[in-house]
Amino acid sequence: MEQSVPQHLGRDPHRPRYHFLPPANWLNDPNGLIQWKGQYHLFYQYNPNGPFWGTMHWGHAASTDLVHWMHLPIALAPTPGSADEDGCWSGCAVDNHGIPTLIYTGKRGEEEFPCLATGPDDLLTWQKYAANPVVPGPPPELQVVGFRDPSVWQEGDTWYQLIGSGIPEVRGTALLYTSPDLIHWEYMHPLYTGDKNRTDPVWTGSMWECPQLFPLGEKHVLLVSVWEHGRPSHAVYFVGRYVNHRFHPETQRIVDGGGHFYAPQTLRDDQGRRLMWGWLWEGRSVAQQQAAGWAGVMSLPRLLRLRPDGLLAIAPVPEVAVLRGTKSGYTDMTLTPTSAHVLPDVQGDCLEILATFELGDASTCGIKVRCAPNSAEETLIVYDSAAGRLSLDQSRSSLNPAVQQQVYAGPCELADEEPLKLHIFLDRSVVEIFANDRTCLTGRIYPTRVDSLGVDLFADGGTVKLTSMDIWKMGSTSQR
Ligand code: DQQ
Repeated sequence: MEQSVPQHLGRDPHRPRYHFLPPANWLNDPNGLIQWKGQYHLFYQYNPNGPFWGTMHWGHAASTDLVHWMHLPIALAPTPGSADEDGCWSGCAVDNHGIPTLIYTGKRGEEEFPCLATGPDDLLTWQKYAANPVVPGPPPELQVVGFRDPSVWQEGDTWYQLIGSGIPEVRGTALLYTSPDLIHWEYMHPLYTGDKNRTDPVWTGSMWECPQLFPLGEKHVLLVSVWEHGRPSHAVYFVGRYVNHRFHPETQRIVDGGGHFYAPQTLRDDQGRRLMWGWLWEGRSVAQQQAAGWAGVMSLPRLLRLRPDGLLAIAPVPEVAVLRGTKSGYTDMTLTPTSAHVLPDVQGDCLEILATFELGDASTCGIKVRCAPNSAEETLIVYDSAAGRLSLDQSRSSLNPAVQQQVYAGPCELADEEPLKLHIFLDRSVVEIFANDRTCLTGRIYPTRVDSLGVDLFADGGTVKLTSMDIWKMGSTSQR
Protein backbone atom coordinates (compact mmCIF):
# COMPACT_ATOMS: atom_id res chain seq x y z
CA MET A 1 0.00 0.00 0.00
CA GLU A 2 2.87 2.35 0.68
CA GLN A 3 3.83 4.33 -2.38
CA SER A 4 7.50 4.92 -3.05
CA VAL A 5 9.22 8.15 -3.99
CA PRO A 6 10.23 8.47 -7.65
CA GLN A 7 14.02 8.17 -7.84
CA HIS A 8 14.72 11.63 -9.24
CA LEU A 9 12.77 13.24 -6.37
CA GLY A 10 14.78 11.29 -3.82
CA ARG A 11 17.95 12.89 -5.24
CA ASP A 12 16.58 16.46 -4.99
CA PRO A 13 18.86 18.32 -2.52
CA HIS A 14 15.98 20.55 -1.38
CA ARG A 15 13.54 17.75 -0.63
CA PRO A 16 13.12 17.37 3.17
CA ARG A 17 14.15 14.04 4.70
CA TYR A 18 12.17 13.96 7.92
CA HIS A 19 9.28 16.37 7.44
CA PHE A 20 6.14 14.79 6.02
CA LEU A 21 5.36 15.22 2.34
CA PRO A 22 3.69 12.99 -0.27
CA PRO A 23 5.81 10.82 -2.59
CA ALA A 24 5.35 13.43 -5.35
CA ASN A 25 3.18 16.34 -6.49
CA TRP A 26 1.42 19.03 -4.50
CA LEU A 27 0.48 19.25 -0.80
CA ASN A 28 -1.23 22.05 1.09
CA ASP A 29 -3.43 22.18 4.22
CA PRO A 30 -3.48 19.46 6.88
CA ASN A 31 -7.05 18.06 6.99
CA GLY A 32 -9.05 15.64 9.10
CA LEU A 33 -6.45 15.17 11.83
CA ILE A 34 -7.53 12.38 14.12
CA GLN A 35 -6.10 9.65 16.32
CA TRP A 36 -8.13 6.56 15.55
CA LYS A 37 -7.60 3.25 17.36
CA GLY A 38 -4.26 4.54 18.54
CA GLN A 39 -2.98 5.54 15.08
CA TYR A 40 -2.47 9.14 14.05
CA HIS A 41 -4.12 9.96 10.72
CA LEU A 42 -3.01 12.90 8.67
CA PHE A 43 -5.14 13.83 5.67
CA TYR A 44 -4.03 16.72 3.53
CA GLN A 45 -4.91 18.79 0.48
CA TYR A 46 -3.29 16.97 -2.40
CA ASN A 47 -3.14 17.34 -6.16
CA PRO A 48 -2.27 13.99 -7.75
CA ASN A 49 -1.97 15.65 -11.16
CA GLY A 50 1.19 17.63 -10.54
CA PRO A 51 3.26 19.86 -8.26
CA PHE A 52 0.80 22.76 -8.47
CA TRP A 53 -2.44 23.69 -6.71
CA GLY A 54 -5.56 22.33 -8.44
CA THR A 55 -8.04 19.41 -8.56
CA MET A 56 -7.90 19.11 -4.81
CA HIS A 57 -8.09 15.63 -3.30
CA TRP A 58 -7.51 14.45 0.25
CA GLY A 59 -4.20 12.61 0.56
CA HIS A 60 -3.84 10.29 3.53
CA ALA A 61 -1.05 8.99 5.76
CA ALA A 62 -0.91 7.27 9.15
CA SER A 63 1.64 6.98 11.91
CA THR A 64 2.00 5.35 15.29
CA ASP A 65 4.81 7.64 16.49
CA LEU A 66 4.18 11.04 14.79
CA VAL A 67 7.56 10.72 13.04
CA HIS A 68 7.35 7.82 10.57
CA TRP A 69 4.35 8.01 8.24
CA MET A 70 2.87 5.40 5.95
CA HIS A 71 1.37 6.74 2.75
CA LEU A 72 -2.17 5.46 2.20
CA PRO A 73 -4.53 5.66 -0.79
CA ILE A 74 -6.26 8.94 -1.60
CA ALA A 75 -9.21 9.37 0.77
CA LEU A 76 -11.39 11.81 -1.16
CA ALA A 77 -11.52 12.72 -4.85
CA PRO A 78 -13.94 15.07 -6.64
CA THR A 79 -17.08 13.35 -7.99
CA PRO A 80 -18.24 14.72 -11.36
CA GLY A 81 -21.76 16.16 -11.27
CA SER A 82 -21.74 16.51 -7.49
CA ALA A 83 -21.27 19.30 -4.94
CA ASP A 84 -17.52 18.56 -4.89
CA GLU A 85 -17.02 18.21 -8.62
CA ASP A 86 -14.34 20.93 -8.64
CA GLY A 87 -12.49 19.82 -5.55
CA CYS A 88 -12.55 18.32 -2.09
CA TRP A 89 -11.24 21.26 -0.11
CA SER A 90 -10.30 21.46 3.54
CA GLY A 91 -12.20 20.06 6.49
CA CYS A 92 -12.03 17.87 9.55
CA ALA A 93 -12.62 14.38 10.92
CA VAL A 94 -14.78 13.37 13.88
CA ASP A 95 -15.75 10.19 15.67
CA ASN A 96 -19.56 9.98 15.39
CA HIS A 97 -20.35 7.24 17.91
CA GLY A 98 -17.73 4.95 16.39
CA ILE A 99 -18.26 6.00 12.75
CA PRO A 100 -15.28 7.90 11.35
CA THR A 101 -16.72 10.92 9.58
CA LEU A 102 -15.12 13.58 7.39
CA ILE A 103 -16.76 16.98 7.00
CA TYR A 104 -15.06 18.76 4.13
CA THR A 105 -15.59 21.59 1.67
CA GLY A 106 -17.17 20.60 -1.61
CA LYS A 107 -16.21 22.99 -4.37
CA ARG A 108 -18.44 23.50 -7.41
CA GLY A 109 -17.78 26.55 -9.55
CA GLU A 110 -17.77 29.52 -7.19
CA GLU A 111 -19.81 27.62 -4.60
CA GLU A 112 -18.38 26.13 -1.41
CA PHE A 113 -20.42 23.66 0.65
CA PRO A 114 -19.83 21.55 3.74
CA CYS A 115 -20.10 17.91 2.64
CA LEU A 116 -19.86 14.66 4.58
CA ALA A 117 -18.28 11.25 4.07
CA THR A 118 -18.14 8.22 6.35
CA GLY A 119 -15.53 5.51 6.51
CA PRO A 120 -14.88 2.02 7.78
CA ASP A 121 -12.73 1.29 10.80
CA ASP A 122 -9.49 1.28 8.81
CA LEU A 123 -10.26 4.76 7.44
CA LEU A 124 -9.30 3.68 3.94
CA THR A 125 -12.43 3.86 1.78
CA TRP A 126 -14.84 6.73 2.22
CA GLN A 127 -18.50 6.86 1.28
CA LYS A 128 -19.82 10.29 0.45
CA TYR A 129 -23.26 11.15 1.85
CA ALA A 130 -25.71 10.76 -1.05
CA ALA A 131 -27.50 14.04 -0.31
CA ASN A 132 -24.37 16.20 -0.06
CA PRO A 133 -23.98 19.07 0.66
CA VAL A 134 -25.07 19.08 4.30
CA VAL A 135 -25.12 22.89 4.32
CA PRO A 136 -26.42 24.24 1.01
CA GLY A 137 -24.61 27.59 1.15
CA PRO A 138 -24.09 30.63 3.41
CA PRO A 139 -26.96 32.01 5.50
CA PRO A 140 -29.18 33.93 3.02
CA GLU A 141 -29.30 36.95 5.31
CA LEU A 142 -25.52 37.39 5.20
CA GLN A 143 -23.43 38.70 2.36
CA VAL A 144 -20.16 36.81 2.72
CA VAL A 145 -16.77 36.39 1.09
CA GLY A 146 -15.94 32.65 1.11
CA PHE A 147 -17.69 29.86 2.99
CA ARG A 148 -15.33 27.00 3.59
CA ASP A 149 -13.22 24.75 5.80
CA PRO A 150 -15.69 23.27 8.30
CA SER A 151 -14.41 22.23 11.70
CA VAL A 152 -16.75 20.26 13.92
CA TRP A 153 -16.91 19.37 17.61
CA GLN A 154 -19.44 17.97 20.07
CA GLU A 155 -20.82 19.45 23.30
CA GLY A 156 -22.97 16.85 25.06
CA ASP A 157 -25.12 15.35 22.30
CA THR A 158 -25.03 18.44 20.11
CA TRP A 159 -22.63 19.03 17.23
CA TYR A 160 -21.20 22.43 16.38
CA GLN A 161 -19.56 23.50 13.15
CA LEU A 162 -17.44 26.53 12.36
CA ILE A 163 -17.14 27.72 8.78
CA GLY A 164 -14.49 30.17 7.62
CA SER A 165 -15.82 33.30 5.93
CA GLY A 166 -15.56 37.06 5.62
CA ILE A 167 -18.15 39.79 6.01
CA PRO A 168 -17.43 42.70 3.66
CA GLU A 169 -16.45 45.90 5.56
CA VAL A 170 -16.21 43.97 8.82
CA ARG A 171 -13.74 41.27 7.80
CA GLY A 172 -12.75 37.76 8.79
CA THR A 173 -15.33 35.68 10.60
CA ALA A 174 -16.10 32.13 11.70
CA LEU A 175 -19.79 31.23 11.31
CA LEU A 176 -21.27 28.89 13.92
CA TYR A 177 -23.80 26.18 13.11
CA THR A 178 -25.43 23.51 15.25
CA SER A 179 -26.78 20.03 14.50
CA PRO A 180 -28.19 17.00 16.30
CA ASP A 181 -26.78 14.50 13.76
CA LEU A 182 -24.07 16.05 11.51
CA ILE A 183 -26.60 16.08 8.64
CA HIS A 184 -29.12 18.78 9.56
CA TRP A 185 -27.42 22.07 10.38
CA GLU A 186 -28.88 25.30 11.65
CA TYR A 187 -27.04 28.62 11.50
CA MET A 188 -26.56 30.34 14.88
CA HIS A 189 -24.34 33.42 14.48
CA PRO A 190 -20.73 34.41 13.91
CA LEU A 191 -18.66 32.89 16.72
CA TYR A 192 -16.35 35.88 16.46
CA THR A 193 -15.56 38.47 13.79
CA GLY A 194 -12.26 40.32 13.34
CA ASP A 195 -11.80 44.04 13.12
CA LYS A 196 -10.60 45.39 9.80
CA ASN A 197 -9.10 48.49 11.39
CA ARG A 198 -6.98 46.72 13.93
CA THR A 199 -3.39 45.94 13.03
CA ASP A 200 -1.96 45.65 16.53
CA PRO A 201 -0.93 43.13 17.70
CA VAL A 202 -1.91 41.39 14.44
CA TRP A 203 -3.78 42.12 11.24
CA THR A 204 -6.59 39.64 10.84
CA GLY A 205 -7.51 40.47 7.25
CA SER A 206 -10.54 40.12 4.98
CA MET A 207 -11.48 36.50 5.21
CA TRP A 208 -10.69 33.57 7.49
CA GLU A 209 -9.87 30.13 6.23
CA CYS A 210 -9.60 26.97 8.34
CA PRO A 211 -11.09 28.27 11.63
CA GLN A 212 -10.88 25.93 14.60
CA LEU A 213 -12.00 26.39 18.22
CA PHE A 214 -10.67 24.15 20.99
CA PRO A 215 -10.26 24.20 24.76
CA LEU A 216 -6.76 24.54 26.20
CA GLY A 217 -6.25 24.65 29.94
CA GLU A 218 -8.80 27.05 31.39
CA LYS A 219 -9.22 28.92 28.09
CA HIS A 220 -10.32 28.39 24.52
CA VAL A 221 -8.23 28.97 21.43
CA LEU A 222 -9.56 30.16 18.08
CA LEU A 223 -7.17 29.42 15.23
CA VAL A 224 -7.74 31.09 11.85
CA SER A 225 -5.82 31.53 8.62
CA VAL A 226 -5.95 34.98 7.08
CA TRP A 227 -6.71 35.13 3.38
CA GLU A 228 -5.93 38.51 1.90
CA HIS A 229 -5.94 39.93 -1.63
CA GLY A 230 -6.82 36.51 -3.02
CA ARG A 231 -3.87 34.85 -1.31
CA PRO A 232 -3.07 33.02 1.90
CA SER A 233 -1.24 35.36 4.27
CA HIS A 234 -0.63 34.10 7.82
CA ALA A 235 -2.25 32.10 10.62
CA VAL A 236 -3.44 33.82 13.81
CA TYR A 237 -4.39 32.42 17.18
CA PHE A 238 -6.69 34.06 19.71
CA VAL A 239 -6.75 32.87 23.30
CA GLY A 240 -9.87 33.79 25.22
CA ARG A 241 -13.18 32.74 26.70
CA TYR A 242 -15.97 30.80 25.03
CA VAL A 243 -19.24 31.79 26.68
CA ASN A 244 -22.80 31.19 25.42
CA HIS A 245 -21.40 30.07 22.08
CA ARG A 246 -19.55 33.30 21.52
CA PHE A 247 -15.82 33.81 21.67
CA HIS A 248 -14.16 36.67 23.56
CA PRO A 249 -10.46 36.99 22.75
CA GLU A 250 -7.97 38.13 25.37
CA THR A 251 -4.66 37.71 23.52
CA GLN A 252 -3.78 37.20 19.87
CA ARG A 253 -0.61 36.47 17.93
CA ILE A 254 0.64 35.30 14.55
CA VAL A 255 1.19 31.56 14.98
CA ASP A 256 4.46 31.50 13.06
CA GLY A 257 6.13 34.63 11.72
CA GLY A 258 8.42 32.88 9.24
CA GLY A 259 6.16 33.62 6.28
CA HIS A 260 5.64 29.98 5.23
CA PHE A 261 3.30 28.41 7.79
CA TYR A 262 -0.41 28.35 6.98
CA ALA A 263 -3.77 26.60 7.47
CA PRO A 264 -2.83 24.92 10.77
CA GLN A 265 -5.16 22.33 12.22
CA THR A 266 -4.99 20.57 15.57
CA LEU A 267 -6.00 17.31 17.19
CA ARG A 268 -6.33 16.19 20.79
CA ASP A 269 -4.52 12.89 21.09
CA ASP A 270 -5.14 9.94 23.41
CA GLN A 271 -2.69 11.42 25.91
CA GLY A 272 -4.79 14.59 26.03
CA ARG A 273 -2.15 16.60 24.17
CA ARG A 274 -3.17 19.32 21.71
CA LEU A 275 -1.02 18.83 18.58
CA MET A 276 -0.85 21.19 15.62
CA TRP A 277 0.40 20.82 12.06
CA GLY A 278 0.65 23.51 9.40
CA TRP A 279 1.36 23.66 5.69
CA LEU A 280 4.84 25.00 4.80
CA TRP A 281 4.60 26.45 1.33
CA GLU A 282 7.48 26.83 -1.08
CA GLY A 283 9.65 29.91 -1.48
CA ARG A 284 10.52 29.28 -5.09
CA SER A 285 8.83 29.89 -8.42
CA VAL A 286 6.08 27.81 -9.97
CA ALA A 287 8.52 26.84 -12.75
CA GLN A 288 11.03 25.60 -10.17
CA GLN A 289 8.32 23.65 -8.37
CA GLN A 290 7.24 22.14 -11.67
CA ALA A 291 10.82 21.09 -12.42
CA ALA A 292 11.20 19.62 -8.93
CA GLY A 293 8.05 17.49 -9.24
CA TRP A 294 6.87 18.22 -5.71
CA ALA A 295 5.72 21.24 -3.69
CA GLY A 296 4.56 21.76 -0.11
CA VAL A 297 5.70 20.19 3.16
CA MET A 298 3.95 19.58 6.48
CA SER A 299 5.46 21.20 9.58
CA LEU A 300 6.67 19.02 12.40
CA PRO A 301 3.85 18.19 14.79
CA ARG A 302 3.80 20.93 17.43
CA LEU A 303 2.63 20.60 21.01
CA LEU A 304 0.44 23.45 22.28
CA ARG A 305 0.16 24.50 25.90
CA LEU A 306 -1.21 27.57 27.60
CA ARG A 307 1.34 29.91 29.14
CA PRO A 308 0.65 31.88 32.34
CA ASP A 309 0.78 35.13 30.30
CA GLY A 310 -2.14 33.94 28.16
CA LEU A 311 -0.06 33.20 25.06
CA LEU A 312 0.48 29.80 23.52
CA ALA A 313 3.57 27.77 24.26
CA ILE A 314 4.45 26.04 20.99
CA ALA A 315 7.11 23.33 20.85
CA PRO A 316 7.99 20.37 18.64
CA VAL A 317 6.65 17.07 19.97
CA PRO A 318 9.29 15.15 21.98
CA GLU A 319 8.84 12.12 19.69
CA VAL A 320 11.00 13.84 17.04
CA ALA A 321 14.06 13.10 19.22
CA VAL A 322 14.01 9.53 17.89
CA LEU A 323 15.66 10.88 14.74
CA ARG A 324 18.70 12.21 16.60
CA GLY A 325 22.01 10.75 15.41
CA THR A 326 25.57 11.86 16.08
CA LYS A 327 25.76 14.70 18.57
CA SER A 328 28.21 17.58 18.94
CA GLY A 329 28.08 19.49 22.21
CA TYR A 330 29.49 22.89 23.24
CA THR A 331 29.38 24.75 26.54
CA ASP A 332 30.45 28.08 27.96
CA MET A 333 31.68 29.97 24.90
CA THR A 334 32.02 33.74 24.90
CA LEU A 335 31.06 35.28 21.60
CA THR A 336 32.31 38.67 20.47
CA PRO A 337 32.05 40.53 17.16
CA THR A 338 35.40 39.04 16.13
CA SER A 339 34.80 35.44 17.18
CA ALA A 340 33.83 34.08 13.75
CA HIS A 341 34.00 30.45 12.62
CA VAL A 342 33.78 29.03 16.12
CA LEU A 343 32.20 25.74 14.99
CA PRO A 344 34.49 24.59 12.16
CA ASP A 345 33.56 20.91 12.52
CA VAL A 346 29.78 21.01 12.34
CA GLN A 347 28.30 20.40 8.92
CA GLY A 348 24.88 19.41 7.72
CA ASP A 349 21.58 20.17 6.04
CA CYS A 350 19.52 17.89 8.33
CA LEU A 351 20.25 19.00 11.88
CA GLU A 352 18.56 19.68 15.18
CA ILE A 353 20.16 22.52 17.16
CA LEU A 354 19.38 23.36 20.77
CA ALA A 355 21.22 26.44 22.04
CA THR A 356 21.01 28.58 25.16
CA PHE A 357 22.49 32.07 25.33
CA GLU A 358 22.99 34.35 28.31
CA LEU A 359 22.49 37.72 26.72
CA GLY A 360 25.27 40.14 27.54
CA ASP A 361 25.72 43.60 26.07
CA ALA A 362 25.63 42.53 22.43
CA SER A 363 22.98 44.27 20.35
CA THR A 364 22.35 41.16 18.26
CA CYS A 365 23.46 37.56 18.40
CA GLY A 366 22.47 34.26 16.92
CA ILE A 367 23.21 31.28 14.77
CA LYS A 368 24.05 30.94 11.09
CA VAL A 369 23.10 27.78 9.21
CA ARG A 370 23.69 26.45 5.71
CA CYS A 371 26.87 28.57 5.52
CA ALA A 372 29.20 28.28 2.55
CA PRO A 373 32.89 29.24 2.89
CA ASN A 374 33.36 33.01 2.99
CA SER A 375 29.66 33.49 3.64
CA ALA A 376 28.86 33.05 -0.04
CA GLU A 377 25.54 31.64 1.15
CA GLU A 378 24.20 31.69 4.70
CA THR A 379 20.93 31.88 6.61
CA LEU A 380 20.86 33.91 9.81
CA ILE A 381 18.74 33.44 12.91
CA VAL A 382 19.15 36.75 14.70
CA TYR A 383 18.04 37.89 18.14
CA ASP A 384 17.79 41.64 18.68
CA SER A 385 17.78 42.26 22.44
CA ALA A 386 16.67 45.89 22.42
CA ALA A 387 13.77 45.23 20.07
CA GLY A 388 12.89 41.88 21.67
CA ARG A 389 12.66 40.40 18.19
CA LEU A 390 13.80 37.24 16.53
CA SER A 391 14.36 37.19 12.80
CA LEU A 392 15.07 34.70 10.09
CA ASP A 393 17.25 36.42 7.52
CA GLN A 394 17.07 34.60 4.20
CA SER A 395 18.55 37.46 2.19
CA ARG A 396 21.79 35.53 1.55
CA SER A 397 20.42 31.97 1.78
CA SER A 398 20.80 31.32 -1.92
CA LEU A 399 22.81 32.57 -4.90
CA ASN A 400 19.79 31.80 -7.03
CA PRO A 401 17.98 35.14 -7.52
CA ALA A 402 14.74 33.33 -8.44
CA VAL A 403 14.07 32.12 -4.89
CA GLN A 404 12.56 34.13 -2.07
CA GLN A 405 15.18 36.18 -0.20
CA GLN A 406 13.36 37.92 2.61
CA VAL A 407 13.83 38.70 6.26
CA TYR A 408 11.00 37.52 8.51
CA ALA A 409 10.63 38.45 12.17
CA GLY A 410 8.45 37.90 15.19
CA PRO A 411 8.22 39.34 18.71
CA CYS A 412 10.21 37.49 21.34
CA GLU A 413 10.44 39.67 24.44
CA LEU A 414 12.50 38.04 27.18
CA ALA A 415 12.12 38.70 30.89
CA ASP A 416 15.11 40.14 32.79
CA GLU A 417 17.85 37.52 33.03
CA GLU A 418 15.79 35.08 30.92
CA PRO A 419 18.18 33.19 28.65
CA LEU A 420 17.50 32.97 24.93
CA LYS A 421 16.70 29.38 23.96
CA LEU A 422 16.76 28.53 20.29
CA HIS A 423 15.51 25.18 19.04
CA ILE A 424 16.12 24.82 15.33
CA PHE A 425 15.25 22.05 12.89
CA LEU A 426 17.05 22.12 9.61
CA ASP A 427 15.72 19.76 6.97
CA ARG A 428 17.25 20.78 3.65
CA SER A 429 14.86 23.50 2.36
CA VAL A 430 12.99 23.72 5.69
CA VAL A 431 14.17 25.81 8.67
CA GLU A 432 11.80 25.49 11.62
CA ILE A 433 12.69 27.66 14.63
CA PHE A 434 11.17 27.64 18.12
CA ALA A 435 12.40 30.32 20.51
CA ASN A 436 11.73 30.19 24.24
CA ASP A 437 8.66 28.04 23.57
CA ARG A 438 6.70 31.01 22.30
CA THR A 439 8.03 32.40 19.04
CA CYS A 440 8.01 30.28 15.90
CA LEU A 441 9.60 31.23 12.60
CA THR A 442 9.52 28.71 9.79
CA GLY A 443 11.18 29.45 6.47
CA ARG A 444 12.11 27.78 3.22
CA ILE A 445 15.64 28.13 1.82
CA TYR A 446 17.28 26.84 -1.35
CA PRO A 447 21.09 27.13 -1.14
CA THR A 448 22.79 26.38 -4.46
CA ARG A 449 26.23 25.29 -3.27
CA VAL A 450 26.96 21.75 -2.16
CA ASP A 451 29.23 23.15 0.55
CA SER A 452 26.53 25.36 2.12
CA LEU A 453 26.51 23.12 5.16
CA GLY A 454 28.28 25.07 7.91
CA VAL A 455 26.91 26.24 11.25
CA ASP A 456 28.28 29.26 13.07
CA LEU A 457 27.58 31.60 15.97
CA PHE A 458 27.81 35.35 16.07
CA ALA A 459 27.45 38.39 18.31
CA ASP A 460 27.46 42.05 17.26
CA GLY A 461 27.95 45.20 19.29
CA GLY A 462 29.19 43.46 22.44
CA THR A 463 29.54 40.00 24.00
CA VAL A 464 27.15 37.12 24.59
CA LYS A 465 27.70 33.84 26.40
CA LEU A 466 26.65 30.61 24.78
CA THR A 467 25.83 28.50 27.83
CA SER A 468 25.23 25.29 25.93
CA MET A 469 24.61 24.05 22.44
CA ASP A 470 23.80 20.55 21.24
CA ILE A 471 23.68 19.71 17.56
CA TRP A 472 22.41 16.38 16.29
CA LYS A 473 22.58 15.03 12.78
CA MET A 474 19.01 13.99 12.03
CA GLY A 475 18.04 10.71 10.40
CA SER A 476 15.54 10.46 7.61
CA THR A 477 12.10 8.88 7.92
CA SER A 478 11.17 5.69 6.13
CA GLN A 479 8.77 7.35 3.69
CA ARG A 480 11.56 7.80 1.11
N1 DQQ B 1 -6.91 25.62 1.04
C1 DQQ B 1 -8.08 24.84 0.71
C2 DQQ B 1 -9.25 25.64 1.15
C3 DQQ B 1 -8.68 26.49 2.21
C4 DQQ B 1 -7.32 26.82 1.69
C5 DQQ B 1 -8.06 24.57 -0.76
C6 DQQ B 1 -6.36 27.23 2.74
O1 DQQ B 1 -10.29 24.80 1.63
O2 DQQ B 1 -9.48 27.61 2.44
O3 DQQ B 1 -6.92 23.85 -1.13
O4 DQQ B 1 -5.02 27.09 2.31
